[in-house]
Amino acid sequence: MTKKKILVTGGAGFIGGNFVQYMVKKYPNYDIYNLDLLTYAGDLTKHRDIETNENYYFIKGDISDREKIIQLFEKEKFDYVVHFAAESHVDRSITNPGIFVHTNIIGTQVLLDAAKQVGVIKFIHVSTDEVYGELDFDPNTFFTEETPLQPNSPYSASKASSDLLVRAYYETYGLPVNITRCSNNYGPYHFPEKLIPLTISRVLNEQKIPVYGDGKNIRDWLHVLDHCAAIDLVMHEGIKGEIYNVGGHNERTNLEVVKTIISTLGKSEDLIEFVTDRLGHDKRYAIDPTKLENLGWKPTYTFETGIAQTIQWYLDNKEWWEQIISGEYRNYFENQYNI
Ligand code: NAD
Ligand code: TDX
Repeated sequence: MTKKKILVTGGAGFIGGNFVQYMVKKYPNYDIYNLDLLTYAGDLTKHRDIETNENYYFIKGDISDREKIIQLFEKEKFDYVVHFAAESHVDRSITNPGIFVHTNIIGTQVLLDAAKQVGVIKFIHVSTDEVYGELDFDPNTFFTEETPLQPNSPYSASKASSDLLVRAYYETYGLPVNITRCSNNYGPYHFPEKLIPLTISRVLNEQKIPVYGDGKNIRDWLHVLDHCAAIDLVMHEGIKGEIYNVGGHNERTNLEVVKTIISTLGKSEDLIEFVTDRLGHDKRYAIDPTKLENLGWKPTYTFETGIAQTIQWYLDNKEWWEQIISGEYRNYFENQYNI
């Protein structure tokens, strides 16, 4: 039996990177190809332990480069595509929306064309709960797969657009697809521009933590490895053409998250600094994961066990995030908040 070939896009980033590690180790009988442009968010040092594995390959490339992507698919004839590559940070989409349209929409369409041309077994599009817009603070309301798309940021609008293209390729051409829409992830190798790793790194450096607005906005947190297991399940068992929401019922206000990190690290809440709110800041996200649970998925981390493991990981891997903060990202951060 020939080995299955899995193309993972964005496998040098946070979630794609964790997924590559998970797949290379779990499925020695699959060949895992990591296609990544290595933007500011991509980093290959996280794959040092697998770079000589026989079932792991890295390809540097841009998903929006039509000619090269079509050539790559014609040469390799991938069986599955798991598509993570994207511009992913909401704040960056507010200051520079153009690259989000280019990468997230055009890049996805190029991949869909290539997948259609060679005829893949399945194209899994990794999307986000942010495409549904925001919920109010009523704790009994959740996003389901039927919730209408109402994206509020340029980031979420670009992701919703790509979701609609994926759906259209299923309806029009019969391309076998799944779309997953996950809530906020956290865990190892989370880029320190996002709330949780930003807070951990700044607390450890005794720097102020910028909390947007009143800190009462709610996010629904999921450990990245639970997300990886969900994608694995959808890839193998998901019904073609279906959308699956991913979330573990871990709603917290931003202030709760920040305070948990500060107290775990034994520092003072004086580090909290309330700053001007994000433009169009979504109030609350909360996922109803029933459909995915019915497929057989169950998260393994609670927020308490996951955040403790994550904080410990940042303590043990200071070199990684210090090297990231000292680079281009720090300039971005200083321009953004002026502190
Ligand atoms: P990330 O920013 O950490 O990583 C993105 C990766 O994509 C990077 O390695 C980057 O180099 C690569 N990339 C960017 N542009 C590219 C291009 N043109 N061609 C090839 N590679 C390119 O992002 P993440 O947080 O790991 O998110 C991954 C995916 O999951 C995204 O599609 C995002 O929308 C989705 N998602 C993220 C979350 C979250 O909480 N982070 C939640 C739900 C869904
Ligand atoms: O410095 C900050 N202060 C702050 O209060 C930052 C960076 C964020 N926040 C707030 C904004 C949000 O309410 O914390 C919350 C989380 O912010 P982010 O970490 O930027 O994540 P979010 O905007 O919720 O989007 C994330 O989850 C969904 C990912 O970045 C997306 O890629 C994913 O689709």
